[in-house]
Amino acid sequence: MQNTFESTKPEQLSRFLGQHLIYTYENGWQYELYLKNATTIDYRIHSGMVGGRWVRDQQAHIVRLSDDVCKISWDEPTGTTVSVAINFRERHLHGVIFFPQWVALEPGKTVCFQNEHLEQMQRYRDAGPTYPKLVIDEFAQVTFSENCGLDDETVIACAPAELPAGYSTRRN
Ligand code: FER
Repeated sequence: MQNTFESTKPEQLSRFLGQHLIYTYENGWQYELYLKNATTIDYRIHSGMVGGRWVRDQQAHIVRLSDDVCKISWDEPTGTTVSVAINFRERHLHGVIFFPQWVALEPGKTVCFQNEHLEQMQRYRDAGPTYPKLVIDEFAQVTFSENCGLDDETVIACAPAELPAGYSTRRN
């Protein structure tokens, strides 16, 4: 039976789920991602065009490409869509972010704890303009990684600015 959401069986994702990463794109934008479970991610954006933005419980499509590589894709309430392929062994990734034109023009409108503004984000999305999209195509180096297990609500639990000094620059 074809499942239109889960294209990889959960048991094939066990190596990836629970992973918590901090990484910096080659354009300098720093992101933090937690693979909360087989269909959910939490994240924080430390710097870049929408630095300060953070999101919990974003539904995502997570698939296994090899023992060390997965791909995560999702569609935000803002209309921004993202696909990130992560190589855990080589600790690097490639992300493509497709920003609607309204985010490119006024990125600050998306800088918030999105969960508290879901309907506002959808209103902005529907008001547009959507086109032309701003496509960001970048590699990133993973600077910090750990496994936090599944469904840990403490991993991404505050705004980037509320974190202790040095949190995002830790390396391992
Ligand atoms: C990423 C690239 C983009 C990422 C999140 C985004 C957590 C989200 C961007 C946005 O919603 O503005 O690698 O990982």
